[in-house]
Amino acid sequence: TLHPPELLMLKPMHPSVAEALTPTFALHRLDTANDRDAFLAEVGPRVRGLAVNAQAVVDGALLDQLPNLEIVANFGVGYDTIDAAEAARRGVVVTNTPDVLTDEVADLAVGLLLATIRRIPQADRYLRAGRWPAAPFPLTASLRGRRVGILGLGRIGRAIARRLEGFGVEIAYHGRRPQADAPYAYHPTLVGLAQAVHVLMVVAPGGAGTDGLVDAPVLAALGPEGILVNVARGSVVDEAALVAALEAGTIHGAGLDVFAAEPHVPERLVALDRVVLLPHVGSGTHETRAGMGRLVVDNLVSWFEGRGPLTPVAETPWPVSGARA
Ligand code: 8YV
Repeated sequence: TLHPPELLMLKPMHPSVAEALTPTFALHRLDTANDRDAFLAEVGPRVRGLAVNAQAVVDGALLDQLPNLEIVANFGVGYDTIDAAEAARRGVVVTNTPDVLTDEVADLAVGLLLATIRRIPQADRYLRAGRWPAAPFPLTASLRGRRVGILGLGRIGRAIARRLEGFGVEIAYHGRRPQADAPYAYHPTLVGLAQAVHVLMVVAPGGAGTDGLVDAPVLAALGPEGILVNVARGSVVDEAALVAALEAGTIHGAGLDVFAAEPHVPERLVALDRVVLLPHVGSGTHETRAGMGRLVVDNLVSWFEGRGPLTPVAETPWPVSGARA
C-alpha cells in the first residue's frame, strides 16, 4: 500500500520516539488534540498502532474506539496501565521494553538501598545545613550481616541479586513459584520471606495480581530493623499501611522510587526522616530511555513490515498458535 500505517500517540513520550516514527508512519497525537472524543471518532478507525507509556491508560473503552488496532507498543517494561488480556481477546498485540533497562533499574535499586540504610541524602542535607562543625552525623544502620529478600525474581530482580552477591549479603526470594536455576532460598509465602530477612526489595510487576501484596502483616513480619525498597509499582505496596508502620517505628525505613498515585506523594511520607523518596527515576538516564525508545520503534517497524513483534508481553505471545493465527 502507498499509505503509511497510521499510528496514535496518547501522551507525550521520549522525543526520540516521535522523531524515529515520523518518516515511516502517519503519526497522530492525542495529547495535542483539543477535543479528544471528536479526534478519536474521526481518526480512531484508521489507527493501526498505538505508542504509549505509563501515563496513558489503554482499556476496553479506548480499544472500542480503535476497531482496526493491531499493536500497542509500550515504553516501559511494566504495562499495568494496559489491559493486555482485553487486547489479547481482540487480537491486538502488546509489546513492552524488557532487557534494555534491566541493569539501569538494578543499579538504582541498589543505590536506593544504600542511600536508605546509610541515610546518604540525610547526611548530605546535614552537611549543607552547616550542622557538621557542631556534631558529627549520627551513626546509622548497616547492611553488614543483613539478609535481603527479593519480591519478584524476574529480570530486574535477578540483576539486583547478582549485584548484592558482591556485597556479601545473604539473598532469598518470593514469587509465584521457585526457580530451579536460582541459587537463592525460596520462600513460598511473602510473610515467610519478610520474617526471614531485614531488607525487602520489591521488584514484582504491578497489576491486579500484585495489588497490595506488601500489606500490614508483611510489614510487621519485616520488623523494627526492616527496610523496604520499592522500584516496581506503588500499587504493590499498601501505602497507608507503610506510612503507619514507618510512623509507629514498626519498620526502620523505606526507599521508594514509585508511589500509589504518582506524581502525588502522601504528605505524611514526605514528613518522615526515615525514608528516601525518588520521583520514579529507575530507568531515567539518557542512554536507557533512548534504548527504550528504540525498542518501541523497532517493535512497530517490525510489526508493519510483517515480521511480528520483537518483545510481545506474556498475554499476547508471538507467533500465535491456533485461535489468533
Ligand atoms: C518508565 C517504568 O519510566 O519501565 C517501566 O516499567 O516504570 C519506567 O521505566 C515508565 O514506564 C515510563 O512511562
